[in-house]
Amino acid sequence: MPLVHLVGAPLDCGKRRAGCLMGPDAYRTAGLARVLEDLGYEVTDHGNLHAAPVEVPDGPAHLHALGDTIGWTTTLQKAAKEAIATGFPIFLGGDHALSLGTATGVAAHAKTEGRPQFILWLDAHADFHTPATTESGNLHGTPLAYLTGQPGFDGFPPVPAPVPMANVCLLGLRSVDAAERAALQQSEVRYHDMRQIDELGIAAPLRAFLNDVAAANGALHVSLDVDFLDPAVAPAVGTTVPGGATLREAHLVMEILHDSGLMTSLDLVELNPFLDERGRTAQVMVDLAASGLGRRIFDRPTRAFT
Ligand code: B3U
Ligand code: MN
Ligand code: MN
Repeated sequence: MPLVHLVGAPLDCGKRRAGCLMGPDAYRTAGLARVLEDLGYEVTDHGNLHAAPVEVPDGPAHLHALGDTIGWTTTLQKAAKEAIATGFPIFLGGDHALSLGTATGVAAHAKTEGRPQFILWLDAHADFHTPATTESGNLHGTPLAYLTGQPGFDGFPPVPAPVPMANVCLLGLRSVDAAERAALQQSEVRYHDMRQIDELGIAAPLRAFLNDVAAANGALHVSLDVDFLDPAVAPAVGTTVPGGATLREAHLVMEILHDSGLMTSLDLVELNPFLDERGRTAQVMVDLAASGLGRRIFDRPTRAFT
């Protein structure tokens, strides 16, 4: 059993609505460490990190909290590289801007091992804006463009090992801006919107992607945005989009990920405890992490009937 590293990343700079800074403590309160220990893991909680101080660059005026986001990216890239060298990191967000650092950090480590990095993005949104295309100026909408090495991230640390577009899979899409849509459709990124999931089920596109990860002996970073889920089961997020994954679809994704043995790191992002109802979204996210790390109803299912 690998060592699990819990890394608190209470960043709240990727968008305007405050509250994600309480995310790491909500996961702790919901019992994440205990749940993982009960599964047999040794768990180390590294507490909450702080953004590295940076000189605020003169970025385009529409970008929100550019300096903070650059600081967090620097901190998290380093923390991710260190954590993945000795275990399985779970990054406790914090908003999705944290993946600017975590995903590029784990990809840098994969490169040192000679393994290709793959990314599974579970999200209602594409998060594929560059600083030039974002209309909101919210940098939580940009990590996939950064980690795949798109230009325009002036002032950010260089991306040590850009992830090839073909190694990225988005699942759960239902809110995509025009510029993201155009860029995605021209790219080799795999994207599966809710309509496709309705038609094919959620397991088929996931399994197709995992087959490629396995064939390449890849490392797999999974980034789970609360808004991947339908707001009826996960209300504690600033950007609710109706029509999301059901609780069972989300658990099935995490269960298949664990069965595959391929997942090497995990982000839990966008939880805003200020918007939660008696902790239920935090609990759902902890339960999903547990499914991803092996919690099962049965070890051995009874033979399916034919
Ligand atoms: N694409 C929009 C909305 C958005 C992206 N990520 C979230 N919301 N959570 C934007 O602002 O870039
Ligand atoms: Mn997101
Ligand atoms: Mn989202």
